[in-house]
Amino acid sequence: MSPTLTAPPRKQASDRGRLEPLTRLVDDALERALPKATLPPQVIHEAMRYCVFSGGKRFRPLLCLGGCEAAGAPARRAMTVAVALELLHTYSLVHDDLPALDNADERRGQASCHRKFGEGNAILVGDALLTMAFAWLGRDGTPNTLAIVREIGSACGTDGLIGGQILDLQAISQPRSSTERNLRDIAQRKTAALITASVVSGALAGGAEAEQIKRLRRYGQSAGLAFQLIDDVHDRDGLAQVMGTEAARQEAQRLIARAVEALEPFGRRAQTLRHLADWLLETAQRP
Ligand code: GRG
Repeated sequence: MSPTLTAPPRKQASDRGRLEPLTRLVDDALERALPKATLPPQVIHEAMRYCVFSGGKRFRPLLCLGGCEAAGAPARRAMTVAVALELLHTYSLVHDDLPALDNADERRGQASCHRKFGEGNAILVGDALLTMAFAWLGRDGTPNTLAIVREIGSACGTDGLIGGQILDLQAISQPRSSTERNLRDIAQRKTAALITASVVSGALAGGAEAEQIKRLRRYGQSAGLAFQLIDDVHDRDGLAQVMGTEAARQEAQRLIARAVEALEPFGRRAQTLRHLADWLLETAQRP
């Protein structure tokens, strides 16, 4: 008898590795959605592509596809929404980096949009991405489009991104107002609102019922605040500075556990959302 050939134990894919196939689908969809760089006026299209394809983790599109799967539908049903969310996220980063706001020379290890293409072009790149996102959401074919536009629109407005950015500007000009309470409010609007809208809009595209939306909203709110706490822990600023690094890290870990708890009734259908939570936990544990 020939010796039994046993396959070497398969190395367990990392949490990020498990998300690779969906990440590739998002990248392909973005590639198809964005105007070609050769399309006139070329500079804006080249700059939009420069910003969208510069190594982003695609966290919000993945949350959206995960929300859709949790509702029991195939991820591809929410792909239009996932694309729109990455365009919106990219717009917020391009504008946040501008000289009038963060004045950042670099983003993801390369020149920020305004450093590479000039300030006027960078303002227009942000405007173009924001506008394109809503035009994209208005395409035919996604269920519950109106509810999705409401959800995402409100996460981008004064209750969300813009409100958070305004409060952030105020906190910079009046450092004494940087209390834990204010910083939590900023984190909620600036970071957690769009993260929550990503999961909820994916679930809406997947035809989720009200009770499922409620649970997925809880997942998004917990994961969203954890995301900002972890970012502050790594940057040693914001909430980590006022709470202390270890307290902020522990709260992030508790919030991720609460996010995972909210997924309990979804069983295997929430696998992508669980992988995203695991990946977040992995980043929380990094020094
Ligand atoms: C609309 C001007 C304007 C601003 C809105 C969202 C926002 C306010 C500014 C973005 C900058 C910022 C520090 C946001 C906090 C959330 C955060 C840590 C964003 C980075 O998100 P990642 O890590 O980015 O998902 P990648 O590079 O992976 O896409």
